[in-house]
Amino acid sequence: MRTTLSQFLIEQQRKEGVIPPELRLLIEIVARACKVIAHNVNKGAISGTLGSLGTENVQGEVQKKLDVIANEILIQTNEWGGHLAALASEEMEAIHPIPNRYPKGEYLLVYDPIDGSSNIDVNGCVGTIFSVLKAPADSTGREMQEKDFLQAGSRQVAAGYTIYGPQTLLILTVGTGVYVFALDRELGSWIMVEEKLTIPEDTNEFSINMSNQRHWHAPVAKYIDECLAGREGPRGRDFNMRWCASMVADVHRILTRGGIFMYPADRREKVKSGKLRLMYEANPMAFIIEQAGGVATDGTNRILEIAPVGLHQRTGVVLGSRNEVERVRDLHRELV
Ligand code: AHM
Ligand code: MG
Repeated sequence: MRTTLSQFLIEQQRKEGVIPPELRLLIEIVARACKVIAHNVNKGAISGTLGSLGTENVQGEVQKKLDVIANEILIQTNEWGGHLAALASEEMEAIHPIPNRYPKGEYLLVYDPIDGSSNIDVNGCVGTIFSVLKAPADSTGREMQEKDFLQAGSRQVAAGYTIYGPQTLLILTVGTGVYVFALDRELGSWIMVEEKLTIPEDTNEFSINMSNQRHWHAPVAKYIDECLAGREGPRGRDFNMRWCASMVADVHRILTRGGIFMYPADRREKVKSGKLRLMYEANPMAFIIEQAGGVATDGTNRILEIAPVGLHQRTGVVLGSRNEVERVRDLHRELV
C-alpha cells in the first residue's frame, strides 16, 4: 500500500514530532480544497469557469473567474475548521479574520489561489501556493490584524503548492524535506509519489521572461549573457531556456531536474521591487527550494530573511540550483 497524505502527516507527528494535530488538520483541509479547485480547473469551459470577471484585484490585475472561485473555495473549506486565526490571499486586499460564529485556532494561512492565471484560458499549467504561519503569541483573544501576518518566511511552519497539470500534484514541506503527492481521482486521495526531493547543485537550464531583457539591471543581464554565450563563453557550456508563465510550473520543473528561476526586480516602475509577491509566492517557494537543498534569494538576500512590511509586497526572485543562484548573487555584489 502506498502512503497517503493523511498517513504521512500522522507519521510526521509521531516520528518527528513536528506536526501538532491542529496543523495536520489545517494541511488536510487545504489539500481537500485543492481537490475541489482541481475539479473546477479540469471542468473549464464545460462548467463555464474560464474567462475574466471584468474586475481587478488589489494588485490592479484582471481577475479570472477561476481566481475568484478558488479563493472562495479556500475560504469556505478553511474558516469553519477551528485551526485558523485568520487567512489572507492574493485576491483580497485585507486579511480575512475567522468569523465569530466559528472557533478560532492559532495558525495563519496565506495563499495565491490560482498562480499563473494567464494560463487558464490556454489550457496551460496553473497551481495554488500556500504558506502557514503561527499567529503571534500576543494576538490571543483579540481581532487579528495585517501586522500579525508580517513575519519573515523563516517562521513558516508549512508551505506547499499544487500543480494542476497532466497530473494534479501536491508538493509539501513541514520543515523535514520536500514530499510530492499525486491526486488519485478514483480514490479521492493524495498518494505519496516522491520523498525527500533534492535539487542538483549545477544546471544548464534557466527560466526567465526574456521579453523583459531591455528592462533588466546589469547583474541579471550579465548572467543571462554568460548563459547565452554557451560553451564558447565564460561558463563553458550550453544552456537551455524554459518559461511557462506560471511560477508553479517553472519551480516544479526545477525541483524535478534542477535549474534557476528568475523574476528579478527591473527598471520598470511597476516592477522596481519585483513582480512576485513575498508572502504567498516567494516565501512558500523559498521554503520548499531550501528544503530541497536549493537556494532562494531576491538576487542578493535570502528570501526567508526578508522582514515583510505589507501583505501584498513584492520581491525579486532568483531561486533554484545552488551554484547558479550563487553566481547571480556574486554578480550582484560585483556590479552594483
Ligand atoms: P499571478 O499570480 O497573477 O498568476 O502572477 C504570477 C505569475 C507567475 O506564476 C509567473 O512566474 C509570472 O506571473 C509570469 O509573469 P509574466 O507574464 O510577466 O511572464
Ligand atoms: Mg501568483
